[in-house]
Amino acid sequence: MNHASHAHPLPFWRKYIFSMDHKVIGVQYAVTSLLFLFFGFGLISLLRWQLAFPSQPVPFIGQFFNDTQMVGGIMLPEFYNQLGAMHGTIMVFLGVVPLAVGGFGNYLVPLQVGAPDMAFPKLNMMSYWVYFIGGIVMLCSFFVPAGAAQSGWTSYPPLSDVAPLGQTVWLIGMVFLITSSLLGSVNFIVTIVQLRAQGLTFFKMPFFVWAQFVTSFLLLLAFPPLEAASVMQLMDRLAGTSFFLPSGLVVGGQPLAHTGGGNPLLWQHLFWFLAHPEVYVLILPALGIVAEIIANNTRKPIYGYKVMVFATIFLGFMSFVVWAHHMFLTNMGTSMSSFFQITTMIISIPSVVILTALILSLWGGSIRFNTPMLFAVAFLPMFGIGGLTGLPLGLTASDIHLHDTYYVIGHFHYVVAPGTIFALFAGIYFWFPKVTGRKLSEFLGKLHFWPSFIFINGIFMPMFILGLAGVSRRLYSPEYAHAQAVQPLNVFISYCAWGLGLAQIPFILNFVISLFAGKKVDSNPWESTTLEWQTTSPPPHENFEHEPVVLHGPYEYSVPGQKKDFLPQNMREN
Ligand code: HEM
Ligand SMILES: [Cu+2]
Repeated sequence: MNHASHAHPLPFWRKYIFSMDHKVIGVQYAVTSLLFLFFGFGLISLLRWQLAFPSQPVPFIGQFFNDTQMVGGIMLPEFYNQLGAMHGTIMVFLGVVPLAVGGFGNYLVPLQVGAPDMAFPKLNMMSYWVYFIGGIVMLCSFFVPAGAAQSGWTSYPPLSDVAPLGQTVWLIGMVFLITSSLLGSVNFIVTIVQLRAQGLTFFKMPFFVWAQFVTSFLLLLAFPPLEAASVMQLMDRLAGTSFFLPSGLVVGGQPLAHTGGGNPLLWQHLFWFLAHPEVYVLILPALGIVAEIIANNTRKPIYGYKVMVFATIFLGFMSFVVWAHHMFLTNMGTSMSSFFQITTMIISIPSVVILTALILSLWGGSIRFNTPMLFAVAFLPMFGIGGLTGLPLGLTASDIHLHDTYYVIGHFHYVVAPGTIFALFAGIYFWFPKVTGRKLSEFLGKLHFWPSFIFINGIFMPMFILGLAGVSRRLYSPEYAHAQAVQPLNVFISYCAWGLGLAQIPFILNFVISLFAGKKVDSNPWESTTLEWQTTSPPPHENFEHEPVVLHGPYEYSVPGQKKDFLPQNMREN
């Protein structure tokens, strides 16, 4: 790396631990969030034992749990609920968002806009460390009396208001995580508005940057209500207020003192006002990643770039007026439910536009099926299944039946797991060479892709059937009569989940081995057009030797009359 610009080289801890370089912070985010993703996956793999083999002792590892968690290796319902709630929380707030925005966004946005760093490097560093503390707080919650939060990732009161201590710790953790996201999003917005290189107009920005731009507005505008709501729930629990507690609440046969006048639905509104836009926070960066990889590997411009940008902006606005489609069953009345049904149908249009544009982008390309492209292409239909299965949930007539069943779990996982997670893997394979100067092994990559692809569909496809059969989500015991007929599917799903876990071994091996022994690459191994590839791998401190001047749009592939089939954004015609 080129540190000549520094008179005094920074000590190790300033360079790699409390670093203000967006690239180091991006890597810190990415590594931490990957660890959380694996941990969150571990929790659900454990939970899957109980669903496949209800009330049988968990083999081998069962003995390591204390007796508030398992008795004789048999999982207790309270612990089951902790696993479910913490899985959801960790995957969303500690895994996917920090990886997609904190990791990919941090590393790539300044490079792709041709900036030396983020606009506020100190704020950037703080954002990571506040996230880190939030993560530690969440992890510690497993060790407090009665264990971690167990009221679902949605934390609905009154249940959550009267739940054991773990819920308090969860709320404190959330306040840290939300604060971290707010610090980050301001930084992204200012960086993209202010630090674009000369010539990089808004419509020359790679789609990935647009996706991060809109995502940042969503985080910035949607999170504050949940931060306020979390503090209110904390006060309900600690200070005797009653924001969310209705009058006359009876808990365990005892009327609850200090309560009354509050409204549990208020929490649901505040929560979903965040959590619907949050869904787009999970998927927009994923769409951005997929767009970059598809353009690069079809060797042609993505189809309908401008339409995709406008669709993304429209989607950003609409995502603030659909939240109550999660609450159709709260007796909101027909006018309100009509409003939210209509907005929900409308918001599906821009998503379809973006997905269609990406699929059409494949048309007529001479496609390179390398590992990043496999993950990106597999993303398209699976994300499509996720989106389409959402429509019946957005219409009250069908949602009455499907609400809170495994159909919902199937639906949103198709969006975030076979969808987003696959896109994130695509991104890791694609940008690993930029970050490390070495390539991941293609062989191990394919060994990772194919089993993952099969198992992940094996997990989530049968969930639609479970849901249609009426099996409810967050169900500890699948031993009810109506669930018996479909119980073999639960066993099948669990085996697929454990298989998916094993399928990650090639990835972990690949990641570690390639760090040290991967094939060395030059600055632009995929022959790409965007700016991050026009500097060394890894880029030097402050990113570019000379500030780049942008001359072209982001996807100038196969331009007629050019010697090579790609024209970098900052290069004169060759
Ligand atoms: C790929 C492996 C994954 C598997 C096998 C899996 C499996 C499951 C299952 C079985 C449940 C229902 C548990 C219950 O009965 O309460 C669940 C819930 C959930 N999952 Fe996943 N999941 C995976 C990945 C993800 C990802 C990537 C995300 C988010 C980005 C996610 C977010 C959630 C959320 C929010 C819930 C709801 C928790 C709640 O009900 O409070 N999951 N998952
Ligand atoms: Cu929603």
